[in-house]
Amino acid sequence: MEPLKIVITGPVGAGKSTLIRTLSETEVVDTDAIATEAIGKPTTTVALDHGTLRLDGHLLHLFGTPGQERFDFMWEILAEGALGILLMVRADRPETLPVARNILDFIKSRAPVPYVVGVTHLDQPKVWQPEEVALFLGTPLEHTQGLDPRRPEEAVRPLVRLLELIGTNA
Ligand SMILES: Nc1nc2c(ncn2[C@@H]2O[C@H](COP(=O)(O)OP(=O)(O)O)[C@@H](O)[C@H]2O)c(=O)[nH]1
Ligand SMILES: [Mg+2]
Repeated sequence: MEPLKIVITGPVGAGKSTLIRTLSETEVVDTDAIATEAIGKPTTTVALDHGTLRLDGHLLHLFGTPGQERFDFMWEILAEGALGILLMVRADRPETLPVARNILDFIKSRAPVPYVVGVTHLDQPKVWQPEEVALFLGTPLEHTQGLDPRRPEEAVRPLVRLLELIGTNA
């Protein structure tokens, strides 16, 4: 099986590491360290998360990026050779959407490949709906999906969609 490199990106706390841990069939490599910014959790990804998943006859290598902008040099490294991007955003933290848009623009400028937007934390009070997130980011609604990355059957959905988009592009 030809491995496909997929980048999982988005602001801190969006659920990137959770999604990779939920789905990976191999032991997850993570590089969480004590967070130096007040980001609402004690540790955060500083370099990358890595996991693998077989899906529809493909072997996906999932590379999670750091969310903090001071690690943006890692976005460039991780975007190299990527075939698809999953941008994750939190529905309950609309103030992080400008960061999400910056990350998406940055990675798209390096790796102009198909992407899907995954909207998490929809179970929280006072959330933006996926439609509103899509409007803000200027992305097509059919490329935007709500998911709870803690649930395997939901976590896999944006990757299925991404594979469809990659397929039609290949
Ligand atoms: N309630 C709720 N919690 C979530 C959801 N997605 C992720 N989380 C939690 O949010 C926290 C941050 O997730 P994490 O994967 O570390 O985010 P990352 O910074 O993008 O890697 C973790 O405690 C997750 O369990 C969701 O859809 N709903
Ligand atoms: Mg993380």
